[in-house]
Amino acid sequence: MKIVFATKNEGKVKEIKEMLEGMNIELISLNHYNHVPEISENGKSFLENAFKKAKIISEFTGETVMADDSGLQVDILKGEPGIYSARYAGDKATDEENNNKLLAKLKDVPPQKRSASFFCSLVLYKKDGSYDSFEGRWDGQIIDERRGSNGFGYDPIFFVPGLKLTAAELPPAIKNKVSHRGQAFAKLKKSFGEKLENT
Ligand code: ITT
Repeated sequence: MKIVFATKNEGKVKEIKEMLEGMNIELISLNHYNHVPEISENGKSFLENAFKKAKIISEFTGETVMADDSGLQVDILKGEPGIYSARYAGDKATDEENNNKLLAKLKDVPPQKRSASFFCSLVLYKKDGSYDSFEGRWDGQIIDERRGSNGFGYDPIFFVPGLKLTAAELPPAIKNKVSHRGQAFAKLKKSFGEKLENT
């Protein structure tokens, strides 16, 4: 089965390919298409943005499309950067710049008040216009020192107390099991399995 994954973020593509291994799905990212329509992620929630990406790309490609919108919410910053996670330090900001901005905002905040969570909304939009959505959440805390070189985005400063490692220190297979995206994908996989069983 062919599914287009509506992202240009290669970090996400890598993770999702690993998660879908063994599922007989050919996953194609937007980097394989030319003249992809610009999508402004101006929804009020992760779900709204994921749905918008999936619908527009399904209409553009004529294929079944999967899209996720994800981000980090820091409790003491009232949920910032949230849906603005990818462009927190500006429209073309790098991961490094986004991390710097977040750490600057948390400069005087002690470790016990730095709780944060990653969220992921995942939408599977089918050719007939019907869709399913799945959610995942991953709790941790933000630390000043960058640790690890796996993953992408805020991973080097996202510390997971239960594992005593940052997301960037986790082997990819572990991150994919426990992360917000991993949890949303596990739900999608389960629903896929159930639907196949019922056909
Ligand atoms: P697409 O819209 O093309 O998928 P994007 O990077 O803009 O790519 P999002 O709009 O979903 O993706 O923004 C997600 C941002 O949230 C991402 O750029 C990271 O900064 C952060 N983020 C999401 N998941 C993450 C993860 O697993 N590890 C670290 N940072 C993550």
